[in-house]
Amino acid sequence: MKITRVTVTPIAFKDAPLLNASGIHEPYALRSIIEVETDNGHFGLGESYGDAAALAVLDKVKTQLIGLDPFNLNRLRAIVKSTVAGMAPAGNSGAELAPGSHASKAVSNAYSAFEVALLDAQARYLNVPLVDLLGGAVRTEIPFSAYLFFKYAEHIDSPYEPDSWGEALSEEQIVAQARRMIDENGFKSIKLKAGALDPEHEVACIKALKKAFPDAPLRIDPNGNWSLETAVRMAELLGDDLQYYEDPTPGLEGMAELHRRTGLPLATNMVVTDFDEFRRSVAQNSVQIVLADHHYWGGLRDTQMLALMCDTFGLGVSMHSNSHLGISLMAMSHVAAAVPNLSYACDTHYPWQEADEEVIKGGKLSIRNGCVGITRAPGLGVELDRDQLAKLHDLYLSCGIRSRDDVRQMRKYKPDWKTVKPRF
Ligand code: GKR
Ligand code: MG
Repeated sequence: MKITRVTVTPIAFKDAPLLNASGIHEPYALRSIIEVETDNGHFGLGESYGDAAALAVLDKVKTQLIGLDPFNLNRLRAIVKSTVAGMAPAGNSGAELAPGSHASKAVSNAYSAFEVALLDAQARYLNVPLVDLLGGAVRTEIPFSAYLFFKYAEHIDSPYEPDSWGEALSEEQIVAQARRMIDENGFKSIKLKAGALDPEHEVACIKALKKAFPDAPLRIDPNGNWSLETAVRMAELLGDDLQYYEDPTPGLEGMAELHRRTGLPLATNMVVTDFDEFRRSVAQNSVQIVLADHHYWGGLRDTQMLALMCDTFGLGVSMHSNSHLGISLMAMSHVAAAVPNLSYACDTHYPWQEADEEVIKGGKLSIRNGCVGITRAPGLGVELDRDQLAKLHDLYLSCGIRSRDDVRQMRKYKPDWKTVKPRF
């Protein structure tokens, strides 16, 4: 089997005005949709970052894949490495929470984008679900958690009709957001994105969630925006309300000290983002749970390797997410299905995406009882809706955004907004 055609289509879709440590989401999120076709009529799909820096690498790699056997993933990695080595490194400005633009992740991001599509093509050729190529499913229902955000009712300058979620700044509004997300998807665990408002208020929202959903495991994620002292103070207020404390304070050293001082289980997608940081984290016991993300951890197989390392060193594993569509959701679900030690419900932004902005046939995938189901359909089990792909590509062309920048967006609301880490 040989690859005959590779297409990378940048797309944009509406993103809600969600608040985070950097600032606020822009009105559109960017992604890339990867398609690989083979000489024997098979195809494979992938979804990855859509920032300019990520697209530049994908575009340079794609032409070199013509003629490659989709089973030759080692050759894919070599092509990606040599391509990135020959390119000027991209800057990171404004992209702190958007790993798609981090220069240091260029190889793992691009390798992952194509690896998923090649694995999908392999699996379709073999007529098996992709998870079978990862050793088979240890579970077919993949648990995800409700991912709550503080948010404004609508974007500045009203680029389109406000979303249906409304404002969420108060305790009552956050509880209402959780209730809707749970009613619609059956989530059993709840994560609150924090680091955006006053820390005492964010903790009060966790308390309100605890009261409203006493049985749901809770997490709070300030994205490293709390100083060590603030994180210790909030830990005292939180007591044993949390399942885990996600990236409260910056740096491997800060997290290690926080764990020494509080004993709380700490999770991260910020201080352990590659195997070198993993080694340094283990050496000083910085975190107890690693949130994997195949998009920047170098694909589905390296994510399994990460999970194995977590098992070896006695760490928990869960999964991180950025704004994404269904191809990514299925890739996340297939790898999660093949990780025996997945110890927590995974994150997903998927419920935030609009129903009419999915690129796969049949529209948005269902999350039932908080889970995404893996079937015996070949590959990732999804197909492209070409009209939708064209529609979202047109949106990419017209939206004017080329790289995610939540800081720049927040300056439209607060002109003197700066990147301060930690802010509280
Ligand atoms: O989308 O605002 C966001 C999140 O803050 C995202 O950028 C984070 O990377 O979801 C992520 C997280 O868990 O830290
Ligand atoms: Mg996080």
